[in-house]
Amino acid sequence: MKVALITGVTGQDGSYLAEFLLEKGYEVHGIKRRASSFNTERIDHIYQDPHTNDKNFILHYGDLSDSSNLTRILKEVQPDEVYNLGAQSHVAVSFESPEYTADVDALGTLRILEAIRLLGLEKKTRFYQASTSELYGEVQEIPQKETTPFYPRSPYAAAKLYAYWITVNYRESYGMYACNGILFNHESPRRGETFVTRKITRGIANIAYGLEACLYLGNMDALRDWGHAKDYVRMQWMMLQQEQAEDFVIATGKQISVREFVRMSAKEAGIDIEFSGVGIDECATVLSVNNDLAPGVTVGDVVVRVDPRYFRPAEVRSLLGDPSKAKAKLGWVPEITVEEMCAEMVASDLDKAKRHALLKGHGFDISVAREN
Ligand code: NDP
Ligand code: GDR
Repeated sequence: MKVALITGVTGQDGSYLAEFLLEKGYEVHGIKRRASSFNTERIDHIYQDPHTNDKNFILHYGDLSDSSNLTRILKEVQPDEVYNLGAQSHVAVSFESPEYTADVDALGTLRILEAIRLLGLEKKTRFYQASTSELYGEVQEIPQKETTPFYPRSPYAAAKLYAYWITVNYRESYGMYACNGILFNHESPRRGETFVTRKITRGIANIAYGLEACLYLGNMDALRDWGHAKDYVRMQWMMLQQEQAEDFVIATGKQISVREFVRMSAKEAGIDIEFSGVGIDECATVLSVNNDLAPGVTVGDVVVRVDPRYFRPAEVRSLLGDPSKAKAKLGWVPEITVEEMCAEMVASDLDKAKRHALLKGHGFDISVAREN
């Protein structure tokens, strides 16, 4: 039985990857952070009672800022494969906490690689680094592929740039099987609520049920190459099953704007909208609505506005990946389109909003407001 260790197992990708590896018959270990309240919602459905025998999904408390902790876990687990998915992964937040982001995202990667080496596991343990299309930042070539020069535009991207190169360096210096997946944005119903796609699908669903009046967004001109997390974790595993470690771009090869994703999400919820105005005065007004799907919406409602608070000090305007190498060498192609993914996310958030609305209708005090 192969043994895998996942950092960031409580995150979007960690949860899908843990499911995927368990289905493949792996013994899966995950690192979770201590928090003052439960933070395992995304993996609760695969949780195994620690009091039972024959467990194949085991959680360890840990943190990427703590090398002694990481070394102890690696020594105990002796993994065949390490997937380093843990990170302060929010680009906008990285401008507010740049040092913490560098510590966890850059040095955290070094801590794991160095622990593997010091424990003498460099010939046994294969290492996957969650690299990112944010490395391309101010893009130098369209579309972006493995050879496109990097130009990071945030503390997050700069930290991930270090992590990218230290992974390459340990591969070249110590002959470790260590590789980077340069993943473009990928989403799902499990996406964190403050990333733009989920913020949109959740916001639209709450508006549909009258739980919120308006969704406030930043730069709606931003263009992204959005895929589904399920497709992308499959590729993370494939990258560790090759003879030689190599880096791959994982993307769909198609891009749409944030504005288009809003329109698509609203349509899924039975709401037709029209955008008007420019810059910070841009807004979206309801043209027609199917009140069976969106009982809380009226024609003429203004449901989306711009809030400059969500602008970033430096923006990544456009990303479009070229996944040809992954297709040619690994036979990987994305199976879920952005339209299908959007429909799944909206359906999931409508379901949640409907439940909230029902509770509210029966006198329970439900607040859906959140700082985004
Ligand atoms: P999430 O933000 O959903 O998950 C991040 C995970 O990292 C969570 O489990 C989080 O724990 C954990 N984490 C945060 N800080 C620490 C720390 N100090 N020590 C240990 N663990 C920590 O991210 P995704 O699942 O979306 O992404 C996975 C990885 O892939 C990340 O590294 C991200 O930067 C990268 N990436 C993501 C892309 C995407 O579009 N999703 C694209 C390209 C790269 P907790 O639950 O406690 O917060
Ligand atoms: P990104 O994802 O920065 O690409 O990083 P995010 O969804 O946060 O932003 C995408 C684009 O949408 C614009 N935007 C907004 N973004 C947020 N979060 N909130 C808003 O209100 C809003 N309005 C407009 C942003 O400016 C941006 O241009 C994600 C993360 O998962 C990273 O960890 C990962 O490395 C990259 O994707 C690839």
